Amino acid sequence: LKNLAIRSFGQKLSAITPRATKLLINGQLVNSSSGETLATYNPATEEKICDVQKACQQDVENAVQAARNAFENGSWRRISAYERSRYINKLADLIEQNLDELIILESMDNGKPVSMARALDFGGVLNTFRYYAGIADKIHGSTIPITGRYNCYTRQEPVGVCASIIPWNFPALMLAWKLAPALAAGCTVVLKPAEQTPLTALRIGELILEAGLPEGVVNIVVGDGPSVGRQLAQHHLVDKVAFTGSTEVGYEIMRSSHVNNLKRITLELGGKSPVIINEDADIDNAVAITQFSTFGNSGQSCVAGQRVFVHEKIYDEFLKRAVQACQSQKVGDPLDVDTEYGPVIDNEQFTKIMKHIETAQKEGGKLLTGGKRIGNKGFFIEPALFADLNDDMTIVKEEVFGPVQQVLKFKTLDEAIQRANNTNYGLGAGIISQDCDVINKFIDNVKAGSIYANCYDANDASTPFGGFKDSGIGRELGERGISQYLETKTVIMKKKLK
Ligand code: TXE
Repeated sequence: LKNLAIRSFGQKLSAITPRATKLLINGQLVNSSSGETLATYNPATEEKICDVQKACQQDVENAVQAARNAFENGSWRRISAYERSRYINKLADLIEQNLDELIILESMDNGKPVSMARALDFGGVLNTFRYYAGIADKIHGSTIPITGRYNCYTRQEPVGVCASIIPWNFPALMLAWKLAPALAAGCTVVLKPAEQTPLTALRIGELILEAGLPEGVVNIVVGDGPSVGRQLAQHHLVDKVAFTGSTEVGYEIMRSSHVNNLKRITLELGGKSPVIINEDADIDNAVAITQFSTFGNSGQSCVAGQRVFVHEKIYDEFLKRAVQACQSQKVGDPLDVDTEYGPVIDNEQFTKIMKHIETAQKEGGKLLTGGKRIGNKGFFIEPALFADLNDDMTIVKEEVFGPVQQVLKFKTLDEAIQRANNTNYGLGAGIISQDCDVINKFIDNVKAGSIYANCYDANDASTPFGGFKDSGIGRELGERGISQYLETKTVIMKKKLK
């Protein structure tokens, strides 16, 4: 992360007062019709940042209706693809012009370091919007030579109204992953940010207005999952739900989205991703990669590679160097440009992570370093490293979603691969080795949506991302990602003349 850090700001940024706090419904910034608000807090200070408007049932109804109208009146899907592309690029330009403000908002709302928000989150936001702006005019079907005197071809049409429900760990990036392909495909959207982190979505809502998108094409409603999220998932006027969040809620969305109609769904859920370090690996490189795979975003990443399998021949040396690396991480004020890791998102996640650390110790795991709270304000946790673990321990089986590495010892590659697959999840998997045969065997046998060899989480806007097994359904990003926002229409036309 250090290499990606930005220095252009000076050493420390100042907090700002958010200006965008209203819902976006039908091209207007509006207050909640119930008058209710929702407070958002800074996880680094535990202080309230501001109140934002909280959508009630009527607001969600209005937002869905606006998206439906915008879809049916053709103001978005019927304009030329070049024009849609121009709007999306305009939005990307406006985000870039307001980058410093957005990065500070993201850092305050989520706790992530500004250097990371700029390089990884907003780097990804801009690439995603621009990638899909580039795809909008390249969506087409095929001609099919069928039996008989017919002309047959397929058309790719937008799915319709999409509900995008996103989490708090990458608030703006997840917004871009959902919004960009939907808009490029010609869909209209009702987006619900996570209740913990609405600020960048609301500000981007203002930029959507400034970019001039037709009314109702994008609507943003803030609220909690069981009310606003569920209402969207169940709504009969919504054609598709795109969700990123917990596997538990993924199952719930699977059920509720099929109550009133058969919505298309994409689910990007939890993980328990393995990283295997083969005996021939360069140990310093292996430590650097697994520090990033484990502690990136303070471990709050669905694809976090925290189950680290190390070959017995290099196990002790790896542990020694990994402990040193953990102890040299700079955890602290997210607004300081040198900070590498910030706090976790809130008290609920903090408590869950600390409970995992406690249970792992009770079950016999050896905590070699970290795992304690830092200070008494803000949800900061020292990067933690566990050894002497076995595959049946809770911390090795369940998603921790915090800064805790779990190091396991293995003897043979076959054994490591079998243990890597011993989970209901299948999002990411890493292999560190200089031997192509070892890497290829790993690629052939590991059940995961993304495989990283000698790197980790190096995704791009063009690379499909999603999970095997309980890590999800469908793929986001790349060409595969936009296909999830399209319906195929087959046209068969009788030819009369010979
Ligand atoms: O997630 P939720 P939470 C995992 C991680 C974390 C755990 C709990 O393990 O510790 O989930 O986090 C909305 N109908 N991930 O509770 O509840 C909710 O408002 C419709 C992994 O924050 O899944 C928010 O917008 N929507 C993950 C979004 O779902 C509902 C990222 C995610 O919240 C809903 C976050 C409902 N019934 C947590 N209930 C990843 N894959 O990256 C909630 N929501």
